Amino acid sequence: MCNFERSILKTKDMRIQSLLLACFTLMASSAWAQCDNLFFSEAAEGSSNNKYLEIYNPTAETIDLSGYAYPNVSNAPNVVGEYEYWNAFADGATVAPGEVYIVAHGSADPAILAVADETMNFLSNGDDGFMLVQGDETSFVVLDAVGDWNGDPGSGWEVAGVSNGTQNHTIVRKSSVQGGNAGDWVMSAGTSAEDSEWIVLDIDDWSSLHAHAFDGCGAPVPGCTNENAMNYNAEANEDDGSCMFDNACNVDGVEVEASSFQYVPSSSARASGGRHALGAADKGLLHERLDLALALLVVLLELERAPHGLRLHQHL
Ligand SMILES: [Ca+2]
Ligand SMILES: [Ca+2]
Ligand SMILES: [Ca+2]
Repeated sequence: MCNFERSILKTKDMRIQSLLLACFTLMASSAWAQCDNLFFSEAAEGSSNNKYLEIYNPTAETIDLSGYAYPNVSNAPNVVGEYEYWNAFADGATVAPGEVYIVAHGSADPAILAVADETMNFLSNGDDGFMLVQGDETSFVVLDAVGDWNGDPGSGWEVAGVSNGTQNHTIVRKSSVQGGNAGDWVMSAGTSAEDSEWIVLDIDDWSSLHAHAFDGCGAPVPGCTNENAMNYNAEANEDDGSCMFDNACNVDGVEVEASSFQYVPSSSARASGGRHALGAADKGLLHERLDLALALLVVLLELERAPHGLRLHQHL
């Protein structure tokens, strides 16, 4: 084999290695973006003091709850958007992978207390927003919310189109949900059974307590993943080609500002100014790049195997 051939093959090997690395990096980042932290799997506000919050660990690691808390407001917040009571978890509390952690009212039904991991007697009576956060009292990231800290909703918040869904009901997270709502309770509660992240059960229905039906990390949620589309679906993580755009000139619906020979896709502009560095449009781009990388990889592997490719080397 001449040096020229070796250098071609070596270059090809390096390209395959780089592509494989890129593929795995993209796949890993896509999967973990959805399923990397705790979220509320259930919340009950029933008769008497039959109240609880259930938290699910979708990750592959045991999570130490000392770095988390579930602060709340009581009725209308003193300061809009800020918690009033910082509720730390019990000392030494942990949640194993695929397990739930239950905070129940200390005077709840014995059936609830039998599976409770800790008690707390100031749980919501329907209109008190609780959030699951990571961090400490002065600096934290909101992972999830049942209710919000924006104002007293009256008796309770509407969930999945059910008025007062957070009062005298049990709400259970759909098995397809892979992460918390990051405080976006309005999106999470939705307006119908279809668009809500929650299933609303009757008062004192504890049939889902102490377990969580979960489709699994990385389970595909098909839908339109392009943030610029008219039918963008924030919950979707796998584009099903259904995106529709009102801008017929551009299939991605990306508005391009042409000035000074630079362009700013609107999705990037939003991402840099918003709270989430990785928006759904960026995830869509990641998937597109992953598809492209996989296609290139297949072509390279075919070239490597094809008889005419070998003949090419022999002639060189
Ligand atoms: Ca009640
Ligand atoms: Ca209240
Ligand atoms: Ca449950």
